[in-house]
Amino acid sequence: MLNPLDNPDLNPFDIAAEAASQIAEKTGVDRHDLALTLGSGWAKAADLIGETTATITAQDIVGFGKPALEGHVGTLRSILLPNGKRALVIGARTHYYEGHGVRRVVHSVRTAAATGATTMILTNGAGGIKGTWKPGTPVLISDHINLTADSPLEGATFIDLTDLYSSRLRAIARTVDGSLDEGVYCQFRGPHYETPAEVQMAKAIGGHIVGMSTALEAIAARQAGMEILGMSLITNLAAGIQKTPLSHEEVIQAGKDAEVRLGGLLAQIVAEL
Ligand code: 8IG
Repeated sequence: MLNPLDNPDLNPFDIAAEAASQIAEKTGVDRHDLALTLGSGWAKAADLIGETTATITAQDIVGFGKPALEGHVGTLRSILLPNGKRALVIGARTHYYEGHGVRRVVHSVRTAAATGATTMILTNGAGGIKGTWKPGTPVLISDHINLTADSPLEGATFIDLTDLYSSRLRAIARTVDGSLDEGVYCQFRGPHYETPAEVQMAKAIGGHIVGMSTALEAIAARQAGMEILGMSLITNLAAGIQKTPLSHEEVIQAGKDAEVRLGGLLAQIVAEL
């Protein structure tokens, strides 16, 4: 089946609006207040933040494709938080490295905005450059460096990215866990991990976290007017920072080990929003 996002004559915001009305129809929830994208290691959080009132297969919603990766669940869930707010949990991320173009990458974020969400919580599993971070450490994203040489913005669309990762939301996260460190997220294209030399470059230009997902999504979320909280689970130290080679299995395992703590953290953070 053709994805309408691949048709350059169609407007991606119209498709996101259509996706949002399909979500409203299938969940019975007219409006969501916030949205969360759960990356590697963060999936369990959905069970801990509130009561799931509806689960949808993402592929049944216009514009969403098949999940490409183990450890990623292709569902959208509507969750009723204890404070009465509604959260849309996106367990279906399309990565830039899949090569389907940036419209597909940011469709879930645009759809979240179209459901009414004004807060976007973006989580991921990532590599850490700071040697003090152990695998399994959650960190706040303070800013990013987009090394994909691409953008979700089309045409002459100029969007300010000052305070992209809301200092207000980071402060709220720190009231929940005062030990949360923060760092600058460098998005590489992937899907290969970096060479040690590339990690040294990322460090030299001011990066602390290396990943493959969140920067492009954050730009789209800001364009849509949402306030953004970004969090990385450091599942591995970046190449050359750790002595042993990187493995996807290690990444999945570090995620599993940290799941419960991350879930509790997110549950407490969303309760404060
Ligand atoms: I999980 O070390 C995870 N995702 N670019 N580098 C990049 N992405 C990652 C890494 C990493 N670990």
